[in-house]
Amino acid sequence: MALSCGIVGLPNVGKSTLFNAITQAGAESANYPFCTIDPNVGVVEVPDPRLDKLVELVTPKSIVPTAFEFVDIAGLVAGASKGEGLGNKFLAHIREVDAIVHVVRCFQDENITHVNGKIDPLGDIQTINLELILADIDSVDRKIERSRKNLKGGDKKIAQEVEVLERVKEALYEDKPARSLDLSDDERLLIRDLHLITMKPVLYAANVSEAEVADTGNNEYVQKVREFAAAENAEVVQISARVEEEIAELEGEDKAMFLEELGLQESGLNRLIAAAYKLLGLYTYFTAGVQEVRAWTIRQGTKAPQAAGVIHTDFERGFIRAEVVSFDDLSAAGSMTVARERGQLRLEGKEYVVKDGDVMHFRFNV
Ligand SMILES: Nc1nc2c(ncn2[C@@H]2O[C@H](COP(=O)(O)OP(=O)(O)O)[C@@H](O)[C@H]2O)c(=O)[nH]1
Ligand SMILES: [Mg+2]
Repeated sequence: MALSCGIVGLPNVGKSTLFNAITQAGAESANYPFCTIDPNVGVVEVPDPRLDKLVELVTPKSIVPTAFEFVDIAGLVAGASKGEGLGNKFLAHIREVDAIVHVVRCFQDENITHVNGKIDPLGDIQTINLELILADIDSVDRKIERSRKNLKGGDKKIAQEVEVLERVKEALYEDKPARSLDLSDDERLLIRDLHLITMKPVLYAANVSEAEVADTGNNEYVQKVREFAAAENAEVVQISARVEEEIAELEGEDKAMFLEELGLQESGLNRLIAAAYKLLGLYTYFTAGVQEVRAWTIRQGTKAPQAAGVIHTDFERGFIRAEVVSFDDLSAAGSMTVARERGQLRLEGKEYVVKDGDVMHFRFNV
């Protein structure tokens, strides 16, 4: 199953433009059979210079970067939690994603109407955040009511759950997202089934005009978004969705030249992908054979058998052990043979927690 980011924001802020850029630049879906086939879902490959280095070392027949999904979530307007716009339809989509990219309009363009008549990034953010909070209040209230009925059985776990929900409810009523609460892992687990929207990590994409693609720090709207995000411990990526659409149509040298003209090191899309990957708390490990060099995504803290399971369930079921070398060691050694001679190739068992950049070979038996 692919991890996913939902793109939210008020109407006319540039969500679909950004999403089009994503699908344009999009991945060859044949490589990613686990990804959803849906017009609102775009698969992106995660750029990783380490993959290029491994390709240099191994010269494989094929190269497969790791990927995740972006989902264009339409229909979020003021009053959506009460059925305005697409109303509750968007809620169903947004509950399923792992993280949220919140697009904020920071560009001036008289030809493009702003739903509230003026460019006001903080007002926009608050409008959207309020809808999300209201949607969560609704879920929490209903869950508390249901759980209270079951409380009579004297179930300790339900009592704990209600206690956590009451705390979440209090925060939401103070206009604070559920993620702002300092919940323990156990407490999070108790309410995980609710899929609270405001529990998901958020990244702000400040959509600026074509003239401001390179972040000079001069856009006052972006500055405001940055201040707001800093207080929330959230990241901001400055991007021009229009320009990203143009970049996504280009390849190779044309693309490099266009980026240089714009004064950019890399596309905004790549910066967004990197930021989203980090936001999701993800690690990459590699498999590197002559047939294929490939990057795989895991969550931080994943143990070797579960990491193997990302490749195939048989790998997890029949896991025996893993041969592991860190990317840095392999890269410095220049080949697997030298890394082995240097004693840098380790054998790891079921309890091994996979690190970012591990190059792995699994032994399994089914
Ligand atoms: N000038 C300018 N227009 C943009 C930019 N991004 C989006 N737009 C335009 O704003 C309008 C609404 O964009 P769209 O992506 O459909 O917004 P959505 O409602 O959030 O999906 C379209 O006409 C876009 O071309 C941008 O960076 N600069
Ligand atoms: Mg749209």
